[in-house]
Amino acid sequence: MTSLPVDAIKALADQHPKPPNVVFQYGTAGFRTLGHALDPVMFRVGILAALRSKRLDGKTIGVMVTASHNPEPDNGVKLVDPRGEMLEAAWEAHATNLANAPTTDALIVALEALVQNLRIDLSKPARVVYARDTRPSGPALIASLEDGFKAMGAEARNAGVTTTPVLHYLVKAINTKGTKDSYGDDSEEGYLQKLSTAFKKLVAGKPAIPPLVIDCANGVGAILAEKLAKHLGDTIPLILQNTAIDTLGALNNACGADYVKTSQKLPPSLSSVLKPGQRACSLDGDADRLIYYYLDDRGQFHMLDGDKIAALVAAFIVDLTKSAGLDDQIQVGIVQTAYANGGSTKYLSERLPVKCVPTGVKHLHHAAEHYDIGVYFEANGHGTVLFSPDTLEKLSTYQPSTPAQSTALNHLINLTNVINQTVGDALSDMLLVEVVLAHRSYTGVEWDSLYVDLPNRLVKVVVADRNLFKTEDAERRLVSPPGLQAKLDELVRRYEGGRAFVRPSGTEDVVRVYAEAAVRAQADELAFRVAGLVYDEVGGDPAKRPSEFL
Ligand code: NG1
Ligand code: ZN
Repeated sequence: MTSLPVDAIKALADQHPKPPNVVFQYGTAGFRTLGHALDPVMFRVGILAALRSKRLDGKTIGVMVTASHNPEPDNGVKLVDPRGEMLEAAWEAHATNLANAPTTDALIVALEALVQNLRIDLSKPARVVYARDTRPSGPALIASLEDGFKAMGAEARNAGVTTTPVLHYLVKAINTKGTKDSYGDDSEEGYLQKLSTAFKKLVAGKPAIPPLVIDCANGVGAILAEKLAKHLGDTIPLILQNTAIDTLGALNNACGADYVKTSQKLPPSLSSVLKPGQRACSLDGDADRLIYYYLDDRGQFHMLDGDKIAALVAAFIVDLTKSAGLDDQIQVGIVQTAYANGGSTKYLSERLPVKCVPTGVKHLHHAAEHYDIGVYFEANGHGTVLFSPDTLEKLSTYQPSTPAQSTALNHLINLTNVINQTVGDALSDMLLVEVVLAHRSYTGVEWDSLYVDLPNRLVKVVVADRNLFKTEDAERRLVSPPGLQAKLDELVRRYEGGRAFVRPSGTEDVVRVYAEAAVRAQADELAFRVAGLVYDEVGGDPAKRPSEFL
């Protein structure tokens, strides 16, 4: 192919017309909206993925069809770059541009411009691998995506119904196959083998691990968790809950990581299952987020979120680098966002370098790459640990001088295999947490007591145009609308331990308000007062003013 296959594209594009009056945007989670609205977007994403592959010399590009923790009618699509990472930021704009081309002819013009501007060599091969979650709208959307691949003559591999992190793993495994950096066998089975083998080595010789309850959010995580349970055998008994992947409307409904984190409650479906003191965790709809929790002896709910996971894991890795005699050569660092609980930021920054970045995995991931070992987690439970290429090299060549050093070194090496370093991965993170709990002899109680969470509250404000809100300082301060930040500062000052910030969502048409304070009632009050200020600022309808408490 030396020029675009215009006729093939035209013929298929006409079957996926873009309706007028809708604007699509490739945001922090790719394109995401009601599933039935995405047909034209899928077709165009198929073409774009093929072009990205050609631009990168035929490397395999991933495409994941999912809307993660969103309700079932929503769906979405995102692209995965060759090393298993999120799509390069510059291409987000190309994706948005193609998705919004109003007609087939306009699409062709946009494609021609893209090929020319980016000097895409069309004679290169195009290779893609794609998958979807369990949403009912998935199969039709996959068919539109496949039309995009077909139009471009791409070599496309269907990975079927699987989790987002498995798709990221596959992309990296395919692109490193047969090289010295081989990431593992390029199959779901290869993924399960890699994680479970490393896990078994890490917990060998430790006391039996008590059963763990997993809320699978009635999503694709249920399928993978079941396969994982088979690989793990009796090393860790897994009790799978919320596995109704075929029940309409069940996905993420009153269950899953987002439900738990946002409502700060036990999913009602677990109330008759979970025993006091027993550990449980929730995955989200595509199994890249993980939240742990337990009920204490009085039946009170305790949440162990992404910040608690980061604290647990980072301290363990630091101890291992010390025991291995590598602490002067390997620096461990943390990356958080403004949503990290103030309690966690205080605890962690007294011990390790901590960086705060804007919301969105790509920001966390890139910042974590600057450390030798970078631990990044969003409070909502999305995160992973990155080992730099130098660190991996050090671990493989280091000569330990005592048996204790050798054991710690082996643990570190096994950790690099249990952790999915391409992206946050609920099942991989779950195994990681279980390793640390087993090594530390912790139950949820000891883990929870690492530090105390400040009471906090997240509120959504629906505004006419969220783009009026602009932030700085890793989203912790507003620069626009002018004057609003000063009002917020004035308000926050009146609350003990108060902190609040406002930012436009990257995935929903809302402005988010986060507040925390020393006591619960104050955190709630502060959140709703700030939400009220935001609402008044944009002249919202007084009848719909956010007003849970005021
Ligand atoms: P937005 O909608 O931009 O707040 C949400 C999450 C992010 C991230 C993305 C991608 C919160 C407050 N925000 O982004 O952390 O996970 O979705 O899914 O949790
Ligand atoms: Zn997700």
